Amino acid sequence: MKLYDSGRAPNPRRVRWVLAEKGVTDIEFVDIDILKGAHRTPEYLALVGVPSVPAFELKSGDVITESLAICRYLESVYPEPNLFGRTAEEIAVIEMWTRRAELLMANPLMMLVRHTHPALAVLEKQSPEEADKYRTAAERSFKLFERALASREFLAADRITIADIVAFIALDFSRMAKFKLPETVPHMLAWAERMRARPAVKAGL
Ligand SMILES: N[C@@H](CCC(=O)N[C@@H](CS)C(=O)NCC(=O)O)C(=O)O
Repeated sequence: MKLYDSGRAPNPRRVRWVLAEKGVTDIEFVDIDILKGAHRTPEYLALVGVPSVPAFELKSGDVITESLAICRYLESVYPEPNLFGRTAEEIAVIEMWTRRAELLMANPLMMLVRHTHPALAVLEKQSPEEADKYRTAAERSFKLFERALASREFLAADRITIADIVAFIALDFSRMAKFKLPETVPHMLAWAERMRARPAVKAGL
């Protein structure tokens, strides 16, 4: 199987992180330099169908895109450790937090970086006003995450789940926009430290 990946891009990093949590190593990584437009070549588009990473090529030759769809595929093939839930209730709660992480934290923080980091000007028509809008939107969501993390170590369960991976990767990526969690969210700060201690981060993934 092959992962079409790209350096510091956050969405492919979700897949690399899930592979690391599950200890999967028999994957070929293909670097697609999105800053040089490698995701827009006719060859890539013919294979993948959309100009984005990640893409995951199965042994059958079929290609899956959308980072969370790829992570779900990996969960089915490599069920342990469980990242998406076991019982009906757990699955629903993890899905709820993953959606919140994606919509309320990851989307605004990723857009903040796209609108501020000079290297990303090739991908985005950058605007300081848009950057401010996304920064404010992300900060507004912190109350919700802080409240959840006051009573448990991870966002959706008593163990790491895909919701934590989605949220933390966005937060880590936002350092490229010099974004930092404020001191007013101590539980989020402690959670971020726990996430930084995970094997995926230690392995530089
Ligand atoms: N919803 C997609 C988003 C994929 C995406 O936007 N990937 C970014 C890299 S993190 C990309 O390929 N950007 C290329 C571009 O904006 O031209 C997913 O989760 O896989």
